[in-house]
Amino acid sequence: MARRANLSAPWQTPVNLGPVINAVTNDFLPRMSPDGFTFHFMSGVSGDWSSYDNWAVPIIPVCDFTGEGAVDIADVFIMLEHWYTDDPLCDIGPMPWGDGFVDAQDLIVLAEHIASNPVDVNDVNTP
Ligand SMILES: [Ca+2]
Ligand SMILES: [Ca+2]
Repeated sequence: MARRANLSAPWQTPVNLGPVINAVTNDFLPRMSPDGFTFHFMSGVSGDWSSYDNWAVPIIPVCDFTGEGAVDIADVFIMLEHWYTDDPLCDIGPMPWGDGFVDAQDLIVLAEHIASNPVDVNDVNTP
């Protein structure tokens, strides 16, 4: 997967989406839903057209910038450190793949994630 801020901007470095998406099966016909929150593709065993299925997976922004399994104030601080940059880690809004810029739209996505997934205040990481 690679993204760019707009149609005239350069592409960022491609990222492998991992074995769930990039499987050993023959995957093709990738496409996005009109609202941009679902990725559709065909997948199946190469050479057996009767076994191909249409798959749909939600595109969810990754808000755990620290990678420790929780989204908390440490992730907010990381976003603020990358404020007004094109950092792809923190560019999670307005669409899950971002828009090439870290700003209030990304903070809204992060805040909504934190509000809908509250953490135990006794288990908060600070930078
Ligand atoms: Ca985190
Ligand atoms: Ca953004």
